[in-house]
Amino acid sequence: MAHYGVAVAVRFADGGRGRVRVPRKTSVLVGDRVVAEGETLLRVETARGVLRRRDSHGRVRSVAANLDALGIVLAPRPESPLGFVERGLVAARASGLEPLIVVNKADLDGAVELHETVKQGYGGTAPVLLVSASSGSGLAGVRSWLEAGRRGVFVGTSGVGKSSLLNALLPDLELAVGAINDASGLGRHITSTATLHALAGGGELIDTPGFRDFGPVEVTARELAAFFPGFEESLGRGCHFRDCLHRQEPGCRVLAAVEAGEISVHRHGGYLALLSELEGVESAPRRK
Ligand SMILES: Nc1nc2c(ncn2[C@@H]2O[C@H](COP(=O)(O)OP(=O)(O)OP(=O)(O)O)[C@@H](O)[C@H]2O)c(=O)[nH]1
Ligand SMILES: [Mg+2]
Ligand SMILES: [Zn+2]
Repeated sequence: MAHYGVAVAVRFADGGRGRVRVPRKTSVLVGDRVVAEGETLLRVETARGVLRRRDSHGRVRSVAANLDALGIVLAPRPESPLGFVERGLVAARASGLEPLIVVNKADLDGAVELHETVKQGYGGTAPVLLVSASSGSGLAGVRSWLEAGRRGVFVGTSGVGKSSLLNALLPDLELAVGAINDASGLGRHITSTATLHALAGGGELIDTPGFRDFGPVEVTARELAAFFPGFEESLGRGCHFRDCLHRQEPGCRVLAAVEAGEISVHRHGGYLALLSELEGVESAPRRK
């Protein structure tokens, strides 16, 4: 349910709760299935649906395990970095997770416009909800995304309201939520540990500490286009070169779509930036 340095909070098969001690640096993640005897951890079982990201130092960070769905949370304030949604969608597709985009703080100015923009841009790839943790509006959409017992995780930059949304979905929950810094307009990193919660109507949702760096891990530069939102149709037409990277190759269908205005220059630019980033990682000396 959560990993606190030297201990993990667990839910037993019979629904009971407990704590199990783990040696420092044990790689156990929220969502993992573990086998324990008394307070001793014996084994961490192999996980599926693991969400990982690369931080700004190039280090791989695991977020959560045994996931079915990835919820990308945004708000009109604080604004998320450019490309955060694209990176989230690439990560979801690469890990086989069902994506959902959640525009929170529907009660604030600019939320309706943000929802419209995101829907225009990414509505073809993932459902886009407009919700408010404050008023509770739109939360039914989040519940139905987790129906049939699915397990989802919320990711987003600090302050967009991930913990607030969990609190609104689970009346008994009292996760700490934090104010936004007036000067910087950024969140204050209130949540420090990812925690898993069961919803009354079925399904589970994991709250995570906010992060901005969302470098893809499960994707190579060559695979990127196949996961990138908005390229589906052009790729279906088939570029001249099979190993086309859609950068400047002749006979490229993606570039033709950019020319024709079917893919925005901005979207293509986002792809090129991510492509260079992945090439940089691949050419860098291996690091753990
Ligand atoms: N107006 C408004 N404010 C909200 C809403 N949801 C959250 N907030 C506020 O946004 C601030 C940040 O909320 P948190 O839930 O702590 O954000 P978080 O995404 O969990 O942040 P980290 O834990 O730091 O990653 C708090 O002051 C909340 O009260 C909403 O729907 N409307
Ligand atoms: Mg939080
Ligand atoms: Zn191409």
